[in-house]
Amino acid sequence: MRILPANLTPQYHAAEEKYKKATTPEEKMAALQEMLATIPKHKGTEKLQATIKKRLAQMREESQQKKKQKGGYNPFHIKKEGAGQVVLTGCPNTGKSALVGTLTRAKVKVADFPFATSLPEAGMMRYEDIWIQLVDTPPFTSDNIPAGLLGTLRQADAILVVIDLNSDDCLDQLETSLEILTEKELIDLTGENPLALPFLLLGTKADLENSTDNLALLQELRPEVEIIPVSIHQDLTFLRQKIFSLLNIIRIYGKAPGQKPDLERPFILKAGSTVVDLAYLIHRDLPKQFKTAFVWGSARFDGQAVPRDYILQDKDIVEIN
Ligand SMILES: Nc1nc2c(ncn2[C@@H]2O[C@H](COP(=O)(O)OP(=O)(O)O)[C@@H](O)[C@H]2O)c(=O)[nH]1
Ligand SMILES: [Mg+2]
Repeated sequence: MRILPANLTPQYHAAEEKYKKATTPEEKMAALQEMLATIPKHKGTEKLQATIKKRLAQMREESQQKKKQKGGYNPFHIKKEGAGQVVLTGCPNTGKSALVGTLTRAKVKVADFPFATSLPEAGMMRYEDIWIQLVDTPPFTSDNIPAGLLGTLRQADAILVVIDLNSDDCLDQLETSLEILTEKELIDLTGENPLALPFLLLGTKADLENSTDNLALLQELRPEVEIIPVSIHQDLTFLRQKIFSLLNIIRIYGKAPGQKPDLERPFILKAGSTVVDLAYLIHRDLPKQFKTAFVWGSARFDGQAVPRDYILQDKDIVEIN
């Protein structure tokens, strides 16, 4: 549960919502500014204020650098594609590349020696009727984080933290990963940091001998984090599902009046989005123009007329007039 500092206002919460829904760095920076402007200034919010200021400064710095290198190429900046960007990260040899290679068709380098991956590499994972982008990255260790990796992680929509369940080092990998990612404010186990990213902790090589005992041991030592055992040699359908859920997105199918819905290419929105959010995604001017929307799926009956602030659900079909 999230422990809230006292007296956060509805305006502040709205700004935080905007941050979570933001998809571009510009939108994120605007939301951070709004969070700073609306957060009540007192002792109870000092830590949160500092966190927001720090993130805003980092993002400004990154956007400055991007402008400077205009035309230049930053291999740690992975252009977002598909319904969401999920970055895998962890210690060397834990099976990050193998997972990306198995879930996508990306040609990643899988090797039985550490540090085989030196730059991020993206691939697209199919989930039902959409594509989700997975990004393989070079590893960190307790005393080295590759330059640029934090930038890749910060712009992700979600993170998969990967440890090797078959390794004697698995506890060390778990502690190192949680420590680095928490310290860099990328993940948060306490629920206090609204800027932290959603993440899953994956324990790979579950097909190998030591994995079962190691998993039991880790869960006993760290009951507050759920470790999901996975193996590239076993069915990963449930993992695709979990990654989709992690992104907290919904698929909405558009329908023109008097026509069949377009079931081929859903619009992707954050969970909790309304009919107005959808209208804005279709066309910037549409929210001003449309009068009625009809919903098939989550509404009480098919084709029901709904208000503008109606909250859409995954797989709804929507007609906007
Ligand atoms: N048995 C087994 N081996 C795996 C699995 N995942 C990765 N490996 C092996 O572990 C080694 C390291 O994998 P790699 O993906 O290169 O690790 P990375 O450094 O984290 O990218 C390779 O030899 C892989 O074949 C798994 O689920 N089961
Ligand atoms: Mg690798």
